[in-house]
Amino acid sequence: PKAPGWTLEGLRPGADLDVAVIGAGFSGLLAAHRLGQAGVPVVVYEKNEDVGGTWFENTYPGCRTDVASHLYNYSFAPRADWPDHFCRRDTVLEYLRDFAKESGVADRVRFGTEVRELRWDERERRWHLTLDGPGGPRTVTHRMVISAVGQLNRPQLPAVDGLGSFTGPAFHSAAWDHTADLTGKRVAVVGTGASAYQIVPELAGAASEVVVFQRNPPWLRPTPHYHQPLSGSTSWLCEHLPYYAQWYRFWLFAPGLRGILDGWIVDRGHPPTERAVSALNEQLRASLLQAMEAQLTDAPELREKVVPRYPVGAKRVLRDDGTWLATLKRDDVRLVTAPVERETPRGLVADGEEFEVDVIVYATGFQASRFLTPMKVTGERGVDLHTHWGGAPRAHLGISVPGFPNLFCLYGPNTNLVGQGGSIVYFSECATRYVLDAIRLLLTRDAEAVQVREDVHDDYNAWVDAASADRAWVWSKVSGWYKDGSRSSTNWPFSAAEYWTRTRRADPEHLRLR
Ligand code: N01
Repeated sequence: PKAPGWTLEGLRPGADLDVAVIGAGFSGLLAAHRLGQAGVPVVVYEKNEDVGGTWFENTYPGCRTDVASHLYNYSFAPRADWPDHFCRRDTVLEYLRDFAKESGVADRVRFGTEVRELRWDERERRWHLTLDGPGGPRTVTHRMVISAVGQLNRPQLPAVDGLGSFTGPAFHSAAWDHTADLTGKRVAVVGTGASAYQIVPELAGAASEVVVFQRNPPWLRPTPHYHQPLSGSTSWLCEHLPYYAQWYRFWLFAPGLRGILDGWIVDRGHPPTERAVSALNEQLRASLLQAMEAQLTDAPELREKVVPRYPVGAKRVLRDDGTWLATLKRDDVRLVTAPVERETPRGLVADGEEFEVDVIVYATGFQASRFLTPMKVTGERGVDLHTHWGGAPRAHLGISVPGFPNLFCLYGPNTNLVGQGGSIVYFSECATRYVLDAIRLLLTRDAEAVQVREDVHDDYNAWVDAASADRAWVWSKVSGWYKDGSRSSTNWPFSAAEYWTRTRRADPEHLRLR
């Protein structure tokens, strides 16, 4: 998606329009940049002291993307010389810092400022924001608000008894305690998701013992170059051969454009049992199983523990270059296949057994389905957004909720891309383009407030829910952040291309402009 192609001055000179963006991660920086290009006054409120969002906060050892480097940047600000096939955390953060500085967006960010509350004022047709930042709490008003707070930002500690009773260091993976020296220590890592599978191999060998607590093992997808540097020739070609970088990006992205979702879909018409997966899903399972088994011929006991018993795609599939299973085979790594039940002063209890350790790392994920929490958001007629959602967040295109005018979400409900080429950066670009187009309509129609029509929102969500019901992550019994109860409010159940098409233009027929 390209720059807006219009300016505030060109459409409605002197219009009383200003926008607050919440969060200075990938989505927030992008929105602020696009608004700046359109000449719309914008302020970004960021709770941290730096840009980067999740890439600022996650500092755990081994942190890197699982999306190819060349896709993990803005399409209009590509970088040719990525050092790795899959960028490390510091590289991503450096990219975002450079972008914020070079685009001038950094000057628009109020750091160390958290938005606590949003309240719509119907008389003024403006949002009142309660901020907590330097100098204490204060209230400001803005015509519009764009929430760019991410889906995977607020850490989730497990609901176990005795939490906080451990006498040693215990912390969440996204709030790594760098004062804790893990060398030679017995370390517990709870979880086997995308965070844990990067952390555990880094700790193994340095710690005297790593005890890994697994509830549901992940499916692994062969990616031999996962930890390898990007070859010099690829970088050179991207930098010097005209259009090569675009072709390279397209090639990485091609699965997303083709919409290869079928492998994750459960056959329509089959009774929903764990066996009724589609033929493609079964093929995929067989190939991933084969790749895992090839690594486990010398460890039959481990095989029983690590081969998932749920359909591929029901949980996030992790990249595999052999590191994870090789780590689990080590003598100084112990895999416990029972949920943690309790924290004690000495360690953790699982399946009735107490495991004594010196340090606990909770790699237990994020409050993904609780969009916009812990902010309190009050829309038209005093309606509270979270009460309105009733635990099932929905938005039109993940962006707009009826009853909440001039409020837009980026990486909102049902916009997480699963198992295709592409990345959330691409989704944010599409959603931002849509938001800018809705603002254009507001300006050209001399309106002050815009929101999606309720019937359009409801029809859209019925379409999303119907498709989601056929996806492995909703249909399977396995739990995880892809699902919340019986539905998914996180994942996009269609192709990446479908989202591009739907967000290309804001349809005036879909909106209430007044
Ligand atoms: O969190 P998760 P994450 N006892 O929710 C387990 C992105 N990301 O931080 O599977 C024992 O996936 C829980 O078990 P179960 C990426 O989108 C990307 O790892 O629910 N275990 C699970 O194993 C990713 O998907 C990258 O049964 C307990 C784990 O904790 C998302 O962030 C890197 C438990 C939580 O896994 C989240 O990943 C990092 C208990 N009582 C993150 N309670 C890359 O790009 C929970 N668990 C590589």
